[in-house]
Amino acid sequence: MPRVPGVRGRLKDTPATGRKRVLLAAPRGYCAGVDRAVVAVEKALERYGAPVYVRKQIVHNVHVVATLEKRGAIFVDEVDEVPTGAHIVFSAHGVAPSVVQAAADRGLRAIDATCPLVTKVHREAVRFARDDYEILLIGHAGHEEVEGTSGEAPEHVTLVNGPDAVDDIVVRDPDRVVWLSQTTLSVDETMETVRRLRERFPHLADPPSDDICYATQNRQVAIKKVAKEADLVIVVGSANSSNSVRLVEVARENGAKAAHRIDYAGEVQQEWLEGVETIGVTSGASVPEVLVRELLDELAGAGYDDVEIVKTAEEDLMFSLPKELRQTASGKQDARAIGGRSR
Ligand code: 0O3
Ligand code: SF4
Repeated sequence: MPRVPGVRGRLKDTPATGRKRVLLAAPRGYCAGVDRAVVAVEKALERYGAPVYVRKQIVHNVHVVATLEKRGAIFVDEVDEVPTGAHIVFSAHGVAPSVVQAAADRGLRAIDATCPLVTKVHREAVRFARDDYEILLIGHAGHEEVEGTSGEAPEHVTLVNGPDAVDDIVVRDPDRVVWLSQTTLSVDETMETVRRLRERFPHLADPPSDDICYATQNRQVAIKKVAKEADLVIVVGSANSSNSVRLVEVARENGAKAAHRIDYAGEVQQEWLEGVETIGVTSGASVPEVLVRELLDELAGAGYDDVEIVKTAEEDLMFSLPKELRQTASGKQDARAIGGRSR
């Protein structure tokens, strides 16, 4: 957002009854899958030159998408918008096999930036479908990840859009059902959905390991701790970012008196700060840290310059680049082929 040069922020210093402070949640921001996907687009641009096409938003963040667009990425909805022979990157949220096939049929050179933890859920769907299970996929209708996972075995998947949808689910054989989930849901709400599913289907099988990923879980644990002490929680993240929106809900459900989501620091409203002493801050898994720094700067300008980090987990997971990008032009392994720490 535009700022007046030399002025720290546009918010006024409002009187609070006690000490003004910020509790900054950690972990927050980029997860390993997002880091890998964004770096994949950057590397593809470096290696092949602009334009590089990306199917859907590489991650659900307006700033990331705008930044990559400036560097020559072109975001499209479907592969039929891409010229034959061009490079196309599949987003971190994953794609259905039909999309991979459509890209191949069109002669596109695909780079798959699907997060490996999303791919893990795809594999579970394939395996349970092969074993003739009906898969109750907990997730949000229309979300790209859900479309990709369902697309692995459409005739075996039934979408469960949260706890209130459970009563309407119809299954073929109640003794052969398994639940899987989107990776970016609220852990607590998903456990409630599973509890209700199990009430209806006592033989419901569990996924072999958590589908809600480490990053989603860690960010929710951290904001829960912050929310208990916060008059206001601000989550940096975009409106279509499932994990970011969940952080707002989790904050509200766990003690924050108010919680709001913003894309940019300039969206903070003066009235949110009236009488507020403690502001909790976090960011979704698709959010670059620069946006959090801008928010902290803005809050400092309004008197909230005492920042305490509330850390509930260490994260050092990192993923190697998509296989299509692992070799450099000279045939060497790229430095990220065997990883680098996630930012
Ligand atoms: O899935 P979600 O809407 O939260 O997506 P984001 O905001 O791009 O975050 C990254 C998560 C992801 C790629 C799938 O797990
Ligand atoms: Fe992967 Fe989890 Fe990040 Fe999604 S939120 S991209 S599943 S690490």
